[in-house]
Amino acid sequence: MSNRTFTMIKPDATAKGYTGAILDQIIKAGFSVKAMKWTRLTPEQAGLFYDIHRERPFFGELVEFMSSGPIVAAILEKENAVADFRKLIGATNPAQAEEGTIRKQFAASVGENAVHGSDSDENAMIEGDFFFSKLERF
Ligand code: RTP
Ligand code: MG
Repeated sequence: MSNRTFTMIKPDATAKGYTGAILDQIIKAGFSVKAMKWTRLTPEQAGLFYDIHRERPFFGELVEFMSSGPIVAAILEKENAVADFRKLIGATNPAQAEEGTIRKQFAASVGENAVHGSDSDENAMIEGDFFFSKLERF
């Protein structure tokens, strides 16, 4: 089991000024930051990142949303990182997310849900490599 995961603070959350509060909760939950950048995806890049969802009905909306404004991308380290981070952010749909989770507090809808968290160790590696070179990570 790997001790790293990958996250993005999504454009809805950066636009609403939630970046600092979300990072604060991530760090207080015991994750340490191994790489971080403030950037913006083109529609092509957003489509590549979410390539696995290309055939889903929400793909067009997802690409439009994820390229609509700045994001914060980060590699995080903690024991049991992938599962613990998914628990911290809560269900994809904030209406179903548990009290105290990041999506419950900061997300507005299933589409615009404030944060991303990798769903496996393998995807955490792939997604970290998508954003960061060796020089940009500890
Ligand atoms: P993420 O990959 O962003 O961490 O989210 P997740 O694993 O909880 O959910 P996933 O099934 O991987 O979906 C990726 C993102 O697509 C958008 N989505 N919209 N309109 C819809 O029904 C719908 N379903 C998913 C969300 O932004 C979701 O986080
Ligand atoms: Mg996912």
